[in-house]
Amino acid sequence: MKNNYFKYIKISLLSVLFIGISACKSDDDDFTFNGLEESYSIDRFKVLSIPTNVSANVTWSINDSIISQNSELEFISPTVDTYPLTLKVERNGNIQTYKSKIIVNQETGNYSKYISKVLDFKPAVGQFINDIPEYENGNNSAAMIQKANDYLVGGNSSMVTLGGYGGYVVFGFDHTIPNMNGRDFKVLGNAFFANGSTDRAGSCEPGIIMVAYDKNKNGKPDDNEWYEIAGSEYFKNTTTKDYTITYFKPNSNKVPVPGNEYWQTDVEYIKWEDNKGNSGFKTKNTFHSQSYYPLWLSDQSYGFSGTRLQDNFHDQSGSGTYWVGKSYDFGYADNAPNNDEASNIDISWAVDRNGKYVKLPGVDFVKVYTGVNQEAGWLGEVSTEVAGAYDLHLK
Ligand SMILES: [Ca+2]
Ligand SMILES: [Ca+2]
Ligand SMILES: [Ca+2]
Repeated sequence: MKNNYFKYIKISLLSVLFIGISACKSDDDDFTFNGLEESYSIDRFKVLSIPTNVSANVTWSINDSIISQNSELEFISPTVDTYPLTLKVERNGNIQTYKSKIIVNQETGNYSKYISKVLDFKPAVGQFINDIPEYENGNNSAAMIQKANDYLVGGNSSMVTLGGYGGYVVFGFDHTIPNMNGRDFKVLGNAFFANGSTDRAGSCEPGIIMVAYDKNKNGKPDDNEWYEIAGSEYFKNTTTKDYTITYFKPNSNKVPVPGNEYWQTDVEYIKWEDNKGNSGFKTKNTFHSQSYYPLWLSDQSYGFSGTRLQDNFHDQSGSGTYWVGKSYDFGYADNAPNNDEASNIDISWAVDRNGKYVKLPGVDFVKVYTGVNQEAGWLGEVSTEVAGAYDLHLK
């Protein structure tokens, strides 16, 4: 028999509520859709996926609000409730309507709104490296990740430093942070505005934020699940995409080369080079005498890639005594005080590798890396600090 109708297979008699019969049109496409279940259940702060495998025009609504026009609905709610769901599939001018409902349940146990796990931690070189968190003889990368975990998990978090450009930390939550209207999560740092500052400047060390939505629900951030949060600088021509930097391990037997300033212990301390033809040395200062290169890394060099922000510090004194870093408008970590709206992030700012906005139902993982490659005189390298993070929707 020629298949002019939508075929659907009843998995169970109660499983499908099918409204509307399509009129006969000449159509040779083979199209199979099983219809919706009578209802769906999901815990709050978890993503419910309802695939249709339909390539036709699909509209998902709750009451009169269209919530998605994707073939696969990915639904999340922070609220325990029952939502009436309507699916319309338009095909060759015919509209099939399916009704169902989504029951959002209270989770068993209690979610934490804070970081629940640190998955990775790899700082760049810097004056607080091996200090925050502290490196102890014999520690390997896993031990240092565990320390970062101890520092950052929960509501009583302390702080890790990411060092200079590229250094990063990756953490996750015990639920999906939903992408609701407005901003969704906060990243804590130690940024502050200088006393009397009228231009939101002080100690702002912007870190770039990446988010991952665990689409395949394997509990891990897979490579193709990461998106960059396009902060206020993302589309500007002062921002460098695909920036790569390499740091070279210092030779501990090298004779230090003091600089002209009293604090410059070694102005040829750690060699670095980037993929834009720049190179130089990171300076060792008198305030921090430990190794600035992570002692748990045995490699003779290591590096990072990503988006680089324009230098944001300048010497306000003109004589090198007073450096200030200006806050960027939105979308970065450690870029504004923790009680400032600019430390809150909207998941809707996420873009793909081509700079195109993506619609994520929520995020499960966050990565923060230092976004600036600058040394601010005696203050040392601009280094993002992360002191925790939390979901703004989970009360
Ligand atoms: Ca949002
Ligand atoms: Ca995954
Ligand atoms: Ca900082």
